[in-house]
Amino acid sequence: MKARNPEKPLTKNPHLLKWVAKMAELTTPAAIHWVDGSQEEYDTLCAQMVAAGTLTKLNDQLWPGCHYARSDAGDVARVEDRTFICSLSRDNAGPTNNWVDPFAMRKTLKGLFTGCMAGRTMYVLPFSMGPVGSPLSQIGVQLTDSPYVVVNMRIMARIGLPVFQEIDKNGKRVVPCMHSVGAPLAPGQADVPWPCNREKYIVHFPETREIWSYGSGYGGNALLGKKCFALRIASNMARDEGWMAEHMLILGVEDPQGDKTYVAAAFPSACGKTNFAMLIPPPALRDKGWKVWTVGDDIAWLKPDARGRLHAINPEAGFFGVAPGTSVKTNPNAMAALAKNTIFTNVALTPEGGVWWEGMTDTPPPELTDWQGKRWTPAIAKETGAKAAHPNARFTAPASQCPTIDPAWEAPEGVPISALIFGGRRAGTVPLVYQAFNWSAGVYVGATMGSEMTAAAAGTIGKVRRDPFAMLPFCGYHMGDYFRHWISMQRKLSETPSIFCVNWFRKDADGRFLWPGFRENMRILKWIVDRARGRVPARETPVGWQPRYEDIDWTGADFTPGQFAALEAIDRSAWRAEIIGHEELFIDLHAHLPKEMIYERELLICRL
Ligand code: TSX
Ligand code: MN
Repeated sequence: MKARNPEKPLTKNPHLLKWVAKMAELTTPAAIHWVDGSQEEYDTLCAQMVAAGTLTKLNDQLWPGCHYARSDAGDVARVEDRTFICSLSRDNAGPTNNWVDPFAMRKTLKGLFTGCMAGRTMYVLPFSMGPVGSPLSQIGVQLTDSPYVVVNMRIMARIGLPVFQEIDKNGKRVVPCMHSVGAPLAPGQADVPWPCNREKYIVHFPETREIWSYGSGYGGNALLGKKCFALRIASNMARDEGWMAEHMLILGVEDPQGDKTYVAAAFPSACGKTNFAMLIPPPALRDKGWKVWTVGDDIAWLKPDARGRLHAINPEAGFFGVAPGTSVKTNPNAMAALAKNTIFTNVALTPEGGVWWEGMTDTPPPELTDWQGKRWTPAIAKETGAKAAHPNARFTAPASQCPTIDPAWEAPEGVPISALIFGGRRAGTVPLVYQAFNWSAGVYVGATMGSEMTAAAAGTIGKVRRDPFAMLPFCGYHMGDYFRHWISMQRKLSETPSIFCVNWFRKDADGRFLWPGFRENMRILKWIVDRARGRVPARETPVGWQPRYEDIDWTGADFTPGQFAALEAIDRSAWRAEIIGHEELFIDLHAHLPKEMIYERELLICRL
């Protein structure tokens, strides 16, 4: 069979053709490659990157179909201080976003992108966030000079020919996404394994629904369908169109009767969101017939259906997960998902051509090549504290490979959502679980979410960082207006999902975790599902509805009523201090804060 000529356009859409030509004129690539999304194309791109030194093919016996990349040491994470919301009015971006005047930013970008793809291939990469053709899906086209981005996007989204066909078929609006690593090559200039630029710009134009990303090849900076589109741009679309783009996992709980209850949950980083999305119940509950199914681990798009019930899709097709801490013990489903056809970035390499990261096994291999290409041994680590894998090292794995992937995970109409969960990492104050009294009280819980820092690098250890709805870096407009949109969603719904708050991380006075967490969380998830279905009573307390000891299924656990009481305790003086913390956040947002937030706070004060 004759190989396809990748320079031949794969669309007839005149707008798309014109835009591609215009962007090629601006960035002057050496070639244009229309991405068809096929396996052959993926294999060819990977082979080219192996030859160029960008990728290493892993041992195919141990890690079939897997590749390994080491990034530039200065391009290892999202760059929040280089992330911009360029709305016409500064007030529309709000105090929690970096705003730059869109006209000034367009001028800056024109300078940066002029000739920026010289010597490289520009890939025309169409992608669908959500199943192709679903009424809940959205389409983007990313122009990128990074083949690493193309192969990662093939795992994280639906890409290629079917998406071009969708664009040609329905003439639906497409979000243009410009991306360059910002490293043009002069004639004859040798490339580096991970091209990027010290200067980075992650730019969103919410009114024109555009994304421009410059200087980084990493994750959320470069895979533009994910944080840039599915959260920052989509949050704007959702506000305008009456739906919700949320930083939430989606899971389905199957009960012993065989009924499925779907929940969506928002957690700030370092709370084990992916672990929760892939929960395996403890044996005693599994034997009774409880099972958890995974729909998504990071992003949920939620929309009322024709009857006013909230339905959700996972707009992604893969997991871009943090590798360190992921193990057969903490998350066997993730380990199965990443066992083949996965791209690893910034983990460590074993001499056998395998990968390793901190927390993957109890004892590290005797010798490794670390994420910077240096020799690493446990002895060296002990002396220098050097990590074998970067703490933000990632796996890009197909969601379809997760053993618990839900049969309905690609259903075009989504799955019905019965409960929403907000979580955080809090050593004190916040109980293990409670249910908000109603929708607006639940919105207050989401708005006032917070987590304590665990890494010194991120700020003072132990200080609560407010992260409303886990959306602080991802809301593409004013956070106060976003709260208002949440409040307003009630009017669009015939039944509102029950809203819950969880905290797996409460500690005793000696700093020991009070709750074993991990699969034991199933007992709490079961109570949440039972509550959402009206199957179990609850105790009214100042913060909401809390479970009684006897309302939790303790089969196979030895957890005493005293231990449970400590986990569920409401310390009134601690909650007074907590409310002062809420107030600090609200002051920043005051001009746009919906009055429901003030009233809910007053009610909470009264109950306390
Ligand atoms: O992912 C976590 N989850 C959710 C699991 C479904 N982690 C890891 C967080 C970092 C990403 C947790 N860590 C959880 C949790 O529920 N809980 C904890 C805290 C914890 C850590 C160790 C123990 C107990 C609690 N060890 C023992 O009890 C022996
Ligand atoms: Mn995330």
